[in-house]
Amino acid sequence: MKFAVLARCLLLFLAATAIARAEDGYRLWLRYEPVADEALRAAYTQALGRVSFDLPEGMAWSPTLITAVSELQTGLSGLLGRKVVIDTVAESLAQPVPGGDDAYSIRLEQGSVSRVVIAANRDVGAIYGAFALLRQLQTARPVAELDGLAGAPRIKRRLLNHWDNLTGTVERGQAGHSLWKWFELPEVVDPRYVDYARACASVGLNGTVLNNVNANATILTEPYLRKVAALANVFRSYGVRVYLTARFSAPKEIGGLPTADPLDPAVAAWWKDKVDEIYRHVPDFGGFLVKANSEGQPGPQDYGRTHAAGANLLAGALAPHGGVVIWRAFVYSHEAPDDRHKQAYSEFTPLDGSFRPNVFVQVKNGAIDFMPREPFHPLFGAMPRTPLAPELQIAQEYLGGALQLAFLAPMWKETLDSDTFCAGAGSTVARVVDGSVDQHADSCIAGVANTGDVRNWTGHPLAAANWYAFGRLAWDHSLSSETIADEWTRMTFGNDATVVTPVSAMLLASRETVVNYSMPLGLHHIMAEGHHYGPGPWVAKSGRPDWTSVYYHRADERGVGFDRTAAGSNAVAQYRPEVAQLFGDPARCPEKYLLWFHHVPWDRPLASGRTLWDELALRYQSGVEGVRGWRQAWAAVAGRIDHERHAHVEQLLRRQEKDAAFWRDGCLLYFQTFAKRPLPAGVEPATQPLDYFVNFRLQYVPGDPAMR
Ligand code: GCW
Repeated sequence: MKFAVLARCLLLFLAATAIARAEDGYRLWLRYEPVADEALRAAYTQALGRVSFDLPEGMAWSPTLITAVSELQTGLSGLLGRKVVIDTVAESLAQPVPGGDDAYSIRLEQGSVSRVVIAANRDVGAIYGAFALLRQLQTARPVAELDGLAGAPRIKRRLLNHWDNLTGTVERGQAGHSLWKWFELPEVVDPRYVDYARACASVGLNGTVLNNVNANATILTEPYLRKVAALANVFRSYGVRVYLTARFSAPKEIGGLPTADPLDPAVAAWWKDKVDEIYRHVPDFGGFLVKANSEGQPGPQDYGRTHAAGANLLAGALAPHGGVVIWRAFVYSHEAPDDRHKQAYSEFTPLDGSFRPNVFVQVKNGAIDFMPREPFHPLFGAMPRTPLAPELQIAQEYLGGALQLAFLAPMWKETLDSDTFCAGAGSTVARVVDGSVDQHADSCIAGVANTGDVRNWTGHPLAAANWYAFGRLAWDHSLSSETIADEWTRMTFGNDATVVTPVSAMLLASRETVVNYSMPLGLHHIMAEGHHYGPGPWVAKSGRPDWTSVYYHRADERGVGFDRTAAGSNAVAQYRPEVAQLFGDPARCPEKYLLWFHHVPWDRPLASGRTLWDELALRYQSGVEGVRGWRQAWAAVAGRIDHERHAHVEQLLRRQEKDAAFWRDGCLLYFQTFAKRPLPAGVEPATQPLDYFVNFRLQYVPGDPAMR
């Protein structure tokens, strides 16, 4: 008897710990908890009597198809609580599925046993179809919606860029150390690599650049290529290809050559041999990502050559293997005194048409960096003969790292939906990038990853939504932020509407809230130096003027903001006239970009009827109040989601409110020294003097490149 009681207690304890462990965030959005709604579960069970893959004749049971089957089996067992028979249809695919290699379509067939058929042109499409089917069940969609459900990506290469160093640190990463355990590879292959690949594939990502753009040539040496191959071998069956960053000076550093001049035949021969060697290790290697002549990285300009000469050198070596070069446009020179906003455009537009066909130019969403709000980069729409790959940052370098909630889909949509007018109205950044404006056959999009080796992958439990959102938008940029937030919340916390509604609302409001408490009305680059966490509008001295804050906000007794009109740096002229006229006119410029493009008097009335100063102060205040509101909303869902994730987010939101108030107080006290006006009613006064904020030092901030 005693033993039975003890055994029961033990079982209960084990069950409790299993549940606790299960909700530590490791499973991300792939939790596959049983469908809670009984009637819906019964309907799914009836419809999914069997699942069949329908692929073209002759397509054998490849590792990728087997992976699709096993993912489906895992997911359906969890969701429906039973095993489902999975097979291939007897007759093979008669009609190709529209949309290419990655496309899928799903149909329902009624019969003595109903079945769901996933049709695809290739095995990788079967994976995407399997995850789409699972997503429908995870988000409690009606059975009828399965029939005719189809998907095809709008962009071909959908990549994560890891800024992971070989030392294990992650530049701008705050979710622990790198996922890649280089020292123990290739012999020790962490099972977590499989889970990484399945998370990527589940949202349609099909490539990963393993290492930092601030590159280390060692990755290209033979021992490291064997490690890279071990990772590629894991990712392959999920359709995820490996890419690497290439340090331009590698021929000197690891090749023993006296030069890395791109026009030197010995250098070209070295890269050709190196690339051949890489393909011997990784036959489906994707290509190189390169940061050159930027922030101290070596590049072709060290030899008086252009970016095109550099990119073409590598592209020539990769072309025979089908690889590509992704060459970053994030350049701004030490010597050029010009507005940093303008430099990439000035440098790259003359090169349009001179890149080899397998070169992408990778362009950040905004003209300067990855700050909470930037107008779209003027290069989009300005290089019609070159495929451009947008670079988005999933890691929140300027949005509170892994400690603050900032759901980034609305930010990325803002860029992707911006109209460049390059080929008339409707030439959005998204359409430039997916190749439809200029008829490019290949297309690419990249997101700087926010992953690390912490148990829940992204640090902040709600930051996983950004990894998810990036994948979903890379697949289909027409998806709305609302849809993505809703899907992710359901898959992560379940379908209880009393949770889904408030949590999605928090996600959707969060980016604008962060803008409000940190860089409202187009203010930018006013963060703390180096680690970029928290305010630093007072930063006036740095390695170079365009690393200071005063260079960007230009506050004086008259007003604040960077004049980028014809009277100032004239950066507006880099946009098409329709855009330039809008941004360039202080009366028409969207207020969200006002201080980005204009130096505005403190007493200028804005749309609200309030003066610039009052509006600015109230925006800061509303940012703080926004976070306060989430704390209440989050407290109200206690008990409806697991304690572990709830408590973690609760603590993070408390920290975020404190940080938001710190931004507000520091910035307003500082700008008040110029504006010389009192705070408007409703804005809480700071509890510390300006000196306190100016002298405050955060130390050892994770991700700070100083800790590389
Ligand atoms: O925003 C800056 C970051 C650097 C980064 C650089 C880049 C990888 O502060 O940490 O370096 O951008 O994008 O190259």
